[in-house]
Amino acid sequence: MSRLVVVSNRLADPRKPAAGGLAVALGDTLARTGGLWFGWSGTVAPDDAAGDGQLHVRQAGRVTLATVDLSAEDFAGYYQGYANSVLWPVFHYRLDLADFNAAYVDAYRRVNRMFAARLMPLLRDDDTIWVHDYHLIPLAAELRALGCRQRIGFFLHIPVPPPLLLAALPHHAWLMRSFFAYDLIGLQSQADVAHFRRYMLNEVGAEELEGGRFAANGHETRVGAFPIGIDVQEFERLGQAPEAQRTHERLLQEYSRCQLLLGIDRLDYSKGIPQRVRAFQQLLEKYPENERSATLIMIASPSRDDVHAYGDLRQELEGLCGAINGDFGDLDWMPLRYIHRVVARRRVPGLCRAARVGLVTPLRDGMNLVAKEFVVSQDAQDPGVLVLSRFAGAAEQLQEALLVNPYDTEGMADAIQTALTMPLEERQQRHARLMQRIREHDVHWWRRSFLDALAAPAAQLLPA
Ligand code: ADQ
Repeated sequence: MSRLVVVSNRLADPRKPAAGGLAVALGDTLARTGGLWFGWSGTVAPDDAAGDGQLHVRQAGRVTLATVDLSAEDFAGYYQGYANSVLWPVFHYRLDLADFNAAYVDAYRRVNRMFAARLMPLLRDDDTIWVHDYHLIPLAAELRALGCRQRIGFFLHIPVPPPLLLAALPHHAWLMRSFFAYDLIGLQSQADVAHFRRYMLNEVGAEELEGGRFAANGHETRVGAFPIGIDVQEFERLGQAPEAQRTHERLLQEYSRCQLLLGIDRLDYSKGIPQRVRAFQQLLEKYPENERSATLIMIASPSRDDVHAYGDLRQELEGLCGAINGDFGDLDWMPLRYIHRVVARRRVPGLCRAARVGLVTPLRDGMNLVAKEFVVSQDAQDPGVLVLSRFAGAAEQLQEALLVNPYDTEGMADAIQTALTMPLEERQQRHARLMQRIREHDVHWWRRSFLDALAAPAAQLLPA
């Protein structure tokens, strides 16, 4: 069997649970199969010349972790710059937040080239390489330029915007053509595949072949939707462990007279957090019976504090939360509890189970794993209700959630009210259907279906 080589910007120790969708999913995958995980060490070398590209290799169980340092200039240009101030906003439809600084794309190319040069000597002939996410789109092209002939797959964890939005990106033609160096490209949803396809046909002039294949300039690649899942069994085990149970019981005690609403996110403008708070405010105004009985707990972990747009978001949110508590709260009831921290992963299932309503309302999201974690955490006999943005990739699979448009404040407030008052039988039915789909398409299904498609002969049809 060929060895699996995973390449991603950041690594997590596969034996330790971590916050962050990608780290969790990949840690599970590699711990199971063994292999090599390559990426940035997380270290920014103070002295450019000394630190740039230094390789560190260590063993963690069955997984070899190989990492490289970045110089301060490359960290600023590649990571904070092109990846998080250009690609992240553009791929989340936020041209207004993109910072098209010409130096960023140079750093992005330089780091991808350096990654390829450091990875190349570590590769074996029969390796299968799986590259992850927007930080590393041109990596395969750089590897091919160095003579790499192994199979290389790519999975994009974030959404693909419509072609004309992509076309606003300076250098989009270069970036998107570099996808042709991959044997297989995995996207989260059918909507993403449709956008990608239209871009390839309209902007690249690619020829569409059967089986999700595209050809241009003598190169061919395949594209398909492989919606990422969670490790359902592991999450269920976590939910039965003492820490989750204690969290659950403590919350039930503390909020014995309240129905809890819960949001858990990284503090990111794509997650629709201010929109959610406004909808909650509207709920209290339009349905005053919820005063003193509905409490929203919002846990938003710090993220990319050093990128400008994130500081603005934090300020906006603090203002909004303060205003709601000031306007609606009194001595023995605070409508909203906003926590700007990571909660330990082992407490997440207990938190989710204590909530009657899970609010997952991103403006755009590749998938959103919290939506799936919320459903799996529920007590099947008395389950809470998932209110889910139709703009999360997860909405394609989780049709029995209450789907909302996060830009429609009143519509969202109405959906929350529907969730709070939903009869038990309907909650049970919706939950059972959601569970079935989440179980069938768990993280192991995701890994298997992507790697099987990567190993299959090019002409083989992809799953619809
Ligand atoms: P993320 O944008 O990080 O991932 P998401 O899918 O929601 O988002 O995954 C977050 C993970 O981190 C979940 O396991 C969640 O429990 C945990 N988490 C988030 N906030 C937390 C907090 N405050 N405290 C503790 N834990 C927290 C990217 C894409 C997503 C895609 C994933 C996986 O943006 O669209 O679903 O990759 O492909």
